[in-house]
Amino acid sequence: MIGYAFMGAAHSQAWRNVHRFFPLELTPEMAVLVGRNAEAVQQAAATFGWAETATDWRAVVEREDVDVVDICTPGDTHAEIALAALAAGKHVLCEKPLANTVAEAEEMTAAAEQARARGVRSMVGFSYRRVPALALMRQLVAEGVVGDIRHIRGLYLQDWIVDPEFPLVWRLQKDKAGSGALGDIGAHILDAAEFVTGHRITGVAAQTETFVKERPLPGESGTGGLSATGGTGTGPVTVDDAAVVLARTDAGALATFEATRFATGRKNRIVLEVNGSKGSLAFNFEDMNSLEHYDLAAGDRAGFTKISVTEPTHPYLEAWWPAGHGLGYEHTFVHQARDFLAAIAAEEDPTPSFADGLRIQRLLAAVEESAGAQAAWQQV
Ligand code: SOE
Repeated sequence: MIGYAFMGAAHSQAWRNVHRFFPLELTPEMAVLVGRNAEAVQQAAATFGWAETATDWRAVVEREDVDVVDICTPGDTHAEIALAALAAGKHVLCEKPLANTVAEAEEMTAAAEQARARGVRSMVGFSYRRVPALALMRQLVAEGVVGDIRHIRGLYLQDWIVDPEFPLVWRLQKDKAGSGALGDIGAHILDAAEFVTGHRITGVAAQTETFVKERPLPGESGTGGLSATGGTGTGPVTVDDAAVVLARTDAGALATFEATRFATGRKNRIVLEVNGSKGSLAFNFEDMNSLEHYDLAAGDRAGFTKISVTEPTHPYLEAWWPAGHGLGYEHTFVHQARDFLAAIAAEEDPTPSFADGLRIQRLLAAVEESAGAQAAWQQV
């Protein structure tokens, strides 16, 4: 695994626990943790339980005893690491968004296609697909529970950079992150919307904004996750702070999306609601073990009812606790590791594929294009 900050921690606990809860043909061995700072990476490896550490990812992805490469670094390094790992015949799990540009994502997808012919698997880490309630929402939509979907409404709201003194961490730098709220969290809600509905977004009009244009440069410590301390001087914020998107889908739905890091008080609110000809389904990550359903056929008894998504018959939940005990954010990464390992063992292609990641990358580019042209319609 390359990278050991927020996502590195989330993935580490997944690799550690996945085979202890899910029956798997393949048992992961946490072989090597890679990072640029030797001392810091050693400390992280000791905390998370990796056997070895290294500072040169190129040497590690070539190693005979490495079968899987997990990329948890900022977006500017995804392409070169993934290309090298795929060329070396390693299965690749890559954090989202797949890349920083469409061109990189295209190259990665082409390499993944070629590697696939040699039995090498690849997957992009849209982890929220593995929230049981969202996976159940997809099943219910596919069963026709809401009928023809007319509206898709997606929000991904955070507030961790509302303070203008919050430093210019890598997520606020275009050369490192590709884009801001759009690619970091907007990508998740766009992917979740397509995953749940089965619709494909065919066109967008969008506006983006950078509310705080200059920030203190980050100090030396604490810049990996969503907290940081400032050093000396300031620098320009080169990504969006927020994006709002209008969209149409190939199955005739109208959709709206909002991704922002300035929704004061909203820490990680992810809302996905669909309204169809027979009813509605609504998900909110702040209440992630449930799903709301409105059934039009219930007539004058109709109302939003809450499905408790904690039954062993619900997606992924057979492996966890008795009904009613609930899961958290970290379990989504365990489910992701489970699906990836199961696909490798079955010699099948895991999803979301790099091609799926590329489609989202094209959507992100279309949003930026539209925003740059004052919300002009962009066919995708
Ligand atoms: C930061 O906005 C972040 O950590 C994202 O990068 C993750 O993908 C999301 O799961 C939580 O928020």
